[in-house]
Amino acid sequence: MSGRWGRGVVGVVACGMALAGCGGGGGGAPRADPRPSADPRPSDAAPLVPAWQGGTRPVPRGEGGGAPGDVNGDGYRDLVLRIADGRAVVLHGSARGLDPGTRSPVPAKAAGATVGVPPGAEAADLDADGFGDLPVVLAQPDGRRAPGVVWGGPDGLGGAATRLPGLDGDAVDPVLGSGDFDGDGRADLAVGSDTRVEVRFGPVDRSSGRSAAVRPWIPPSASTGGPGCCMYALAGLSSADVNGDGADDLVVEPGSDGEQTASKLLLGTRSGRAAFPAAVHELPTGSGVVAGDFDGDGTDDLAVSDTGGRNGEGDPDALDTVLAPITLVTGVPGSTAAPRTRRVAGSRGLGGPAAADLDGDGADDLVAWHGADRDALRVRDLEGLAVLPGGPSGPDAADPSRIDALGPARRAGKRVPAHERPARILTGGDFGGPDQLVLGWGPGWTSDRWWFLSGPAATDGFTLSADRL
Ligand SMILES: [Ca+2]
Ligand SMILES: [Ca+2]
Ligand SMILES: [Ca+2]
Ligand SMILES: [Ca+2]
Repeated sequence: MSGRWGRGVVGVVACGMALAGCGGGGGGAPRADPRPSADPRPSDAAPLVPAWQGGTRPVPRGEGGGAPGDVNGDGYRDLVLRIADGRAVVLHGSARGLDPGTRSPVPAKAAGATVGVPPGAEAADLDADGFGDLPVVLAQPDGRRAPGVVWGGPDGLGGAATRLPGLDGDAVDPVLGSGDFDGDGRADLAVGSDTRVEVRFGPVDRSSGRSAAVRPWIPPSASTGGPGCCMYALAGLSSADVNGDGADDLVVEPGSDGEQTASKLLLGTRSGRAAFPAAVHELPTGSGVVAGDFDGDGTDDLAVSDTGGRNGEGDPDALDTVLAPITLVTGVPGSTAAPRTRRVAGSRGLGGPAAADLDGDGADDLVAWHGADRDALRVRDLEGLAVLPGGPSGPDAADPSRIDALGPARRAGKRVPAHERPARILTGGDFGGPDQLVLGWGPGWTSDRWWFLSGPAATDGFTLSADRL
């Protein structure tokens, strides 16, 4: 409800990166309360043509409201859905929420390069023309990879794109994020490599790709050459205004070789761009970091969870570890002081969350994985998803409701193991109607079927499947 820049799931890729020990675990409470969720009720807007060929209805022409995530400027946040083979499509929001019949493909080629859409990508109005623009990775014919932008407009994302100045180390994909880090009402871009983060203050010039001003930040491990330096690319950049001062704060999630990591929180400031960051704080350890207003006080909070990733190299027993409880992080209003942290009671064994106000009470609810065994964390224990309702004291793990969203029992003639069937959490939030939760399932780390769920126990909504596309 309060997230001015939406609330993508920050940390889920960390699980994908972890070659061993990836998955949820624990979670006795959901098992004790096996309320099944009904099949989502189908929408009357089922897609009739492949997602990447566009929708069944024209994209509504917007007038340019500049709302976060809104590429066609009609005032409704839109969802960027990654499909497979590098393809992606924009599913447009509406007064009823995400509309599967109204969508536009993200161009596969632009600015002489192949367009890559990062996980969790969300549009932001980077040139301040009122239409959201999509930060992307542009793979050059010579193999170099540069940050870029595909520009939004009244009809959605067009083919126009601009290559942005690169960072050092252009062999790996730059990590991208956005927010309003100086609180001037205009979107800013965050670009990172493994050794450097830059906040590029908007607007971005469409022809040159240059920003109005740039503030670099060097991760401590990179400046000292210390542990963790320079071996693993940055895992993610996201934003939320956790101290409610009107300037978004930047969450920098370090890469790892499978372990859980502690992200850095760079506080934004309205005291001038040169003063960014106003302060830097370390968040609790946990590779799942998601923003939402879980206590309903009108200010963004962060939920930090253990995504289950472990580096089990040479020590398989290391994978049988306890999944840490979820920590709620709340900023000190109007202050640059370190945020407060509080363990969410009863959340041991729950991990990998997303946020959406499914029951519409003004406090975001937390959606997490749960497993069959609350003490040991093993991939094979992963069972499914649960909703922890938000409230004045934050997410409540005492009585979570389960979401039964499972992939197929068989695929390509082979049985799919039970622990590989639960859907993955992609994102959640406000797309114009009741808040929605977006789940995906597919081989590897892309999805070919999706759930778009709403309602207190996530029982309403629709599904999309690539099988029928
Ligand atoms: Ca829109
Ligand atoms: Ca724009
Ligand atoms: Ca702030
Ligand atoms: Ca809050």
